[in-house]
Amino acid sequence: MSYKRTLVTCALPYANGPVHIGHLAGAYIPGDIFVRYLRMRGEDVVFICGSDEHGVPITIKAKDQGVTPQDIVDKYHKVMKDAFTGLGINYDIYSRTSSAVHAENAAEFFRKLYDQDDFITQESEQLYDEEAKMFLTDRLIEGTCPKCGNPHAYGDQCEKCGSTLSPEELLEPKSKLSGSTPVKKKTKHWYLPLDKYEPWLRDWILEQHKEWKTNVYGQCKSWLDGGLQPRAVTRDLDWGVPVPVEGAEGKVLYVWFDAPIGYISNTKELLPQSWEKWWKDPETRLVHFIGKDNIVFHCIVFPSMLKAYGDYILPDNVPSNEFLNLEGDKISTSRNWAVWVHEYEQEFPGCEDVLRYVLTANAPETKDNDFTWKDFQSRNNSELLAVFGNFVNRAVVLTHKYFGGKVPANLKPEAIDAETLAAIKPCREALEKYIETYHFREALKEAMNMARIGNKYISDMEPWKVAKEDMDRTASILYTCLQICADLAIAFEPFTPFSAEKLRGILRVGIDAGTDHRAGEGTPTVNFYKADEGKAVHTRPTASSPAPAGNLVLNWDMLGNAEILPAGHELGEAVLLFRKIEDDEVNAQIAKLEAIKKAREEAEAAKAAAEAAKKVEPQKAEVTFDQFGAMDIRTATVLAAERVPKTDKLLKLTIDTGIDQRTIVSGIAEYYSPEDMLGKQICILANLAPRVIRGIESRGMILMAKQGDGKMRFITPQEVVVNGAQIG
Ligand code: B3M
Ligand code: ZN
Repeated sequence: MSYKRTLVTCALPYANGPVHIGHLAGAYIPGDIFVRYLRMRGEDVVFICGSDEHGVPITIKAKDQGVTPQDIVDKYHKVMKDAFTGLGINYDIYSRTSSAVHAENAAEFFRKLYDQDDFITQESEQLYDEEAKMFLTDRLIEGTCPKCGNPHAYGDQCEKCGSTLSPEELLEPKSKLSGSTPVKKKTKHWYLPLDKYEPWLRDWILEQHKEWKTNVYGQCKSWLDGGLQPRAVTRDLDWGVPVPVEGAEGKVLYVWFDAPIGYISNTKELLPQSWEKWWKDPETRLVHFIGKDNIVFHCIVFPSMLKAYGDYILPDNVPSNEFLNLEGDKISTSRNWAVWVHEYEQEFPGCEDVLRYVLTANAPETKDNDFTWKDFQSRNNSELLAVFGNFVNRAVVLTHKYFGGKVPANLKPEAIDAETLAAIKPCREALEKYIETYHFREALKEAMNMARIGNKYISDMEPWKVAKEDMDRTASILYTCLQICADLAIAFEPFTPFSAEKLRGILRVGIDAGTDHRAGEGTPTVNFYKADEGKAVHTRPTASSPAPAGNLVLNWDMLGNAEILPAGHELGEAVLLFRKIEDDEVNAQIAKLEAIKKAREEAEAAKAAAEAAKKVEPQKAEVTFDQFGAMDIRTATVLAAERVPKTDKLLKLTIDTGIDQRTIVSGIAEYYSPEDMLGKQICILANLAPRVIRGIESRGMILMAKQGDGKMRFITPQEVVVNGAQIG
């Protein structure tokens, strides 16, 4: 089908934490590459994102920190917005689902489906916290796992034994909000009858969208084959968009109902008059970039909502990546196992493209993949720096050395030059094909192949040697190299825009990067980047002054053309495109992660030990009063204490029992030093039959309290009493 414009969305990230590299690799960098590419090809694109600011996790985080949910989302909205901008991911709008436009739009959307009778309602009994006056979602309920006895199992799962649970199965359930015991209470919710849309969805996805990426198609198929159930689209919560119908007091739209509507709201906020063209005209192509955990919502739930509403177009494609792991471990916000984008930007200023490059070159497109700092370093040093940067630098430096910084004339061409330049075209074609089918990793490889072609050519031709005897031939070699440099300044624009711009500064050329809609309803902004005095200057020409004067302006169509830079064109200074990433830098990052892992392991061990300590032995078999009375338990004071030589555990204690002074050997040296014991009043079993331990006769036993983890503490009277007082 043909289309006139493309609406690209990236998943709205939850505003309950910063963005990490997993998010970037999953959805944001691919989305940005796609948009930059389309714009360079002259397509009309709107690029939409924003923060997802509703949902239970945000309310829990606020509660934990003693602040309001609004405080949380305000904080992370800014952190995320800045992090995206820092990496050159420039949405036309980055708004928020807490905006007024969205509140109204989401409510209207619900209301329309409600008025059309598209929902079904169901009443069910759910657990309710009477103190917090709130219904509890599964994660807000904690109790003892009926399978393994873990006292901290959640309402939906026990993380210790992995069992799936329902809140009713938990023993002694407690609300995480107030600690009170939840009660059952009836509540009514609105459901989207996905089962009703199943036949249509099967046809639309499984028959009409066989071109979707295998992982996306496969996940949809397994959902559809499993049979769809009605899904609740309302929640009992006080944070979110209120359900706009009577009898729904205290309820809000379920976050997964309201968030995708956020794409529409944000478009509406950006283009209040013309947004409908982007969402309702069949000549608009809609593409959602998402992470794999969002597939069902974007391929099944949201399209069902749009279909039910009517008028809306449906996504043409939903490219989604698999997960990115970090140093072999699942990335996790709650476990702090992540590389945070805002931190990266602070720690590696000027290396924004390196992250973009590595996350694309190593993107989890077909399977989960691993980010390691060593790989990051080696991709920078041996690919970006050694191939791309090195090639450009050699070409430019030699041009300055031999030709006064001007593109030399092609004075003595040889077949190899034309063959080399001709090899760029197939790379461009492959690159285009890959981007258009959402295979960004492969597309980047093609861009890199262009750099490899240049780097191999300059190494093989050795212009620095040729220059000793044949300046005309040297001119042709460098002429050829500089054409490839110009190719790279175009081809890398979608992937590594900062370096591409730097390169254009060196080549003193601008680029036509297409139009965007950041000006809202105003005239679309034409993005010419012009070269000015050796620096790349980004201009946004107005209609009255269109292209930057006196500039050579590159565009996508030139890519792979034999001559882009004419002879005589003056170059700017040679500056390095990439710097080396040193061992120290990546080792510091690895050490940071190791410290996080260590702290986590220690905290887990401490938690496990605390649990073990609480474990109480079952009661022993009954004894008679006489049996108890036979034991002579009394108070005593330690007069002297020393370690029993060559043992770790034993102390030899001299005790005043009130009846006599005697020696007791006790296995407490692990817990008490001799100094600890000196002068302490304790309790002993005085009439235990004497035993010889390590050659010392021990008469009696010190009474100790022993915890589940084996730790022992002696028992001492609360108030000092005489020695020999009997206990019973
Ligand atoms: N906020 C989940 C996520 O950030 C969710 C996406 C919403 S997209 C409409 O992964
Ligand atoms: Zn369990």
